[in-house]
Amino acid sequence: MQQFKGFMTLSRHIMEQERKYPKATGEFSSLLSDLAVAAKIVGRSVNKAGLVDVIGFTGDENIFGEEVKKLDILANETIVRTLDHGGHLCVMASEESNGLIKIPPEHPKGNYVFLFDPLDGSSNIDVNVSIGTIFSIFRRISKEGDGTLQDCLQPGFYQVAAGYVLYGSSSMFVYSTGQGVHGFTYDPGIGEFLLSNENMTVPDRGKIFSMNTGYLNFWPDEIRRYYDYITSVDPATNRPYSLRYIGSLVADFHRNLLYGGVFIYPPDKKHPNGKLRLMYEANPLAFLVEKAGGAASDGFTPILQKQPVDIDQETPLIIGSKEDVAVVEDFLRGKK
Ligand code: P6P
Repeated sequence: MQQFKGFMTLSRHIMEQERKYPKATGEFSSLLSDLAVAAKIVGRSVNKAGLVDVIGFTGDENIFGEEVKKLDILANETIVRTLDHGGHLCVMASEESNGLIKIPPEHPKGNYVFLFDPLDGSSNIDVNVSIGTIFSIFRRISKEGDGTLQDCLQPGFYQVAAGYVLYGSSSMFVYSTGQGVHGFTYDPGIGEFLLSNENMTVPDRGKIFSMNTGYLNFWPDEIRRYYDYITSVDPATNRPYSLRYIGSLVADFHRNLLYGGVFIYPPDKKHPNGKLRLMYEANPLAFLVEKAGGAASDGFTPILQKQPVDIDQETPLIIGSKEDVAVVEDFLRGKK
């Protein structure tokens, strides 16, 4: 009979992480716990989405009596409504909302800024491909009142926490407050995220590259030369790298975090500044990958050192195992 070793819930882990900071007020832990609740609610909606055509919806109402909305809008509203009254935030911004999301005047303002992509990859939901929520947390710069655009436009280096929720065959909550990267798997039986991957580290080098090769003819020559290189036989292993591309950033990133490898969304003729968002996607994943021993850049500048100028700005993204990222940078910089 296997000895029951107990389990570490996300809530307990957050509290134990907080105890490492003597001056912690508990405000930050309470924010992360509120976020875990939002993740459970969004996860339930994502899991039900596949039933839209099966269980039938009457007009705008489903059989659960809930208004039927596009999932990413539903996820956005769920996260905002769960976080906007806890008194921890002074402002939010979302890839799904235009401009800043103010904290309603009837709720107290807090010391943190919350930036997020509520449901990245949501176009994949119809084919049951994993999708995810990505989040980034900064401490406010302004002293009081409503948070400002300046509070949001901070370089990623100043994040105090970041993470994602992966809604897949099982839901996972992966986060870091700067002390390692930790993964929690959702157990619907008890409604808790349970610690399943403590201190996640990304291998220095992998065997997988992840990019949309359909854009081959849109890529700059440097990236095409990289593609020819990475698909040639590697003398060290006597085989080329394998291509894995899900088309859902959180799923592609999560695989590379576990197995190693590199995800590349370069500038191309359709996306001269890249496609992915600096504030809602690149910054949080770059924070995680660096805390896990990996690297992330736009090919020339580390993502976490980029000074944002626009809340919705895009960036090229090369992220994953540090040796694999360095090879892509060498090609982009003309060194290879
Ligand atoms: P493409 C999904 O739409 C997304 O924002 C990311 O999740 C994903 O990595 C990327 O776009 C896929 O873009 O141009 O390859 O379809």
